[in-house]
Amino acid sequence: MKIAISLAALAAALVASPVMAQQQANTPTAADAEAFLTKAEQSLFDQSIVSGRAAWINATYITDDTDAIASYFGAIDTKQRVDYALEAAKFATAPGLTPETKRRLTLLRTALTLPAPTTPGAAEQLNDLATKLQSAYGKGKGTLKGQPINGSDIEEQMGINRNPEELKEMWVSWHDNVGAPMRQDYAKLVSIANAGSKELGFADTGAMWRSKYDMPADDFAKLTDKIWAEVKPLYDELHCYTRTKLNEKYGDAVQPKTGPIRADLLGNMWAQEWGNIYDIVAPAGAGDLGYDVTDLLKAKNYDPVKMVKAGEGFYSSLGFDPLPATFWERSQIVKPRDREVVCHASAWDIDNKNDIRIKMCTKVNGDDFVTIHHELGHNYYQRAYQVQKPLYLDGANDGFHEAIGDFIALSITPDYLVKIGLLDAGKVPGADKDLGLLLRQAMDKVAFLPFGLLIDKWRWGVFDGSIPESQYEKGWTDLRLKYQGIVPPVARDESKFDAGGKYHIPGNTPYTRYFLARVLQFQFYEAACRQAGWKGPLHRCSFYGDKAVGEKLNAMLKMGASKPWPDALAAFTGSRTMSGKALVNYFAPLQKWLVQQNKGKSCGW
Ligand code: X8Z
Ligand code: ZN
Repeated sequence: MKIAISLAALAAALVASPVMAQQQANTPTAADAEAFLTKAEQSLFDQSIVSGRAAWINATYITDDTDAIASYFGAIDTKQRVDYALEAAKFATAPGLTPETKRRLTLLRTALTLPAPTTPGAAEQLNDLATKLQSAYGKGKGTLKGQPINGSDIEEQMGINRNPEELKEMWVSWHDNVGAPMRQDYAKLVSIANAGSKELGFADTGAMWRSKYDMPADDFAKLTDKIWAEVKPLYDELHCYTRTKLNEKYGDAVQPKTGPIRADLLGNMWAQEWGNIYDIVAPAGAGDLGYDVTDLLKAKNYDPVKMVKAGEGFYSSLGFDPLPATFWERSQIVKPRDREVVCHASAWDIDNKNDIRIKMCTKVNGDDFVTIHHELGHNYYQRAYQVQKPLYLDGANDGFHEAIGDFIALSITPDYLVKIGLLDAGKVPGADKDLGLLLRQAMDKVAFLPFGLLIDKWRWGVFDGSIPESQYEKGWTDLRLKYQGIVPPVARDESKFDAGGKYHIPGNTPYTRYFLARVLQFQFYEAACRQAGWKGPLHRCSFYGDKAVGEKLNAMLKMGASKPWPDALAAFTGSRTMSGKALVNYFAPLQKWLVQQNKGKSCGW
């Protein structure tokens, strides 16, 4: 036996020896990996500047030509990133890699959102599809009273219109006109991206997306479910209470007392945030807050630029440098009247240095006031981490990136509005309005949670095949019912594609980031208010003007993606876990009150 083994081993060694010697010569060293990373980082950095400019021009002036140009540079970008990702995998096993080098190799391997396979023409086809889908969304129109209405106007109307027939018309026309025609292109895009993900060693594109959180992909999916379980009881109470109020307002024929809520009645095209129907759900007595941010902005003659200046003012009060002059010259703050653009708000960092911009079609209202703070949060994060190596020019994870501006906006309290001259000092709502204030906030923050989770539940299912193309619509509607407890205002079938009516599907932006951000922002806020020494009810805390909070925040921001996210979280909050507890804590008095209001009702759907 022994001899047999050693002879076999000897034979194998004899056969293998020339190959092995050669392998040894080819085995990459840690120094090779370093050299490769430096080269790859620099060329990706350079390439991203030109493709970023092309993408900017396309998003702010949609034509066939800008589509072609954006797609052309996008394809170059994709191919280069795929090549580097494949190469990075070869260095992963080099002996003696430092944790830092390993981290950069992993970042390079997982950086793409939509990888293409190396098959000739695949990257071009993928980018053509992605550009076409995003531009179709940008140009999308619905109807109101039979007249065409563009995306940003219909979004606004869904917030203020209270006529159920008109709400239904807008909802149906938007989803029919914008979503449905995308269906086949989307399916093609999914199959190309999946082929690309497989070449990179992932089971599918969803698995690749889940692998970006400094933990095994399966553990990440479990973490999101765990967070959902923490916040779901609060959502269930809010759903139950809101349904009762909608039933009182519209009657059984429009909104029955039991079962799911009709999706178009919630003040938002996607039923993702419900704050716009606060007037319908406001509790007797505590309900009239005495002010409404939209009204205040209008009363004080704010225009979109002045709203952005106010946002900048908050960050300046924390000690951040003012925005550069180019921000004001190059941003798109209002919708250009004579051309098609992608109105969905975004923040850009064109040169990875100081060329930061936002792109919005700002309306003078409370929603966009929050969105401005949100987008600026991206810009200040980008500027803080510009000191890092190119592969670290990113958030600690994508949820952090989405949480910064929202966390700042949680500080838009009545007292803060007085400080910046929007609210008269005598109009600050007293403690008897605390429940109203919390409910107003919950309608946006809590209502969003299941939506934030289900978008990628759908996409993960689409990518792994558990939601086949033949069931795109059913898969979507089922998840909307299961998690949000909502139904479309009319029956849908597989000729539709309602997922395509939400920007991030044609825009191919992963969405779990917003779910994470929704809980993270409360973790950040709780920590900042603790740092500021705040003693009152949490929701009344504003850390406006607190330079010490600003300094600590900057310390986290400037880490970028250089360290695993728990390190970044610990740097600001002291905690190493993402959790829904801070959010639940913030809303605890409201949850108690909702439970009382819902007594005797049969909640759920
Ligand atoms: O897409 C966004 C931002 C751009 S990063 C405006 N948000 C999500 C959405 O609108 O669906 C912010 C909240 C959720
Ligand atoms: Zn964002």
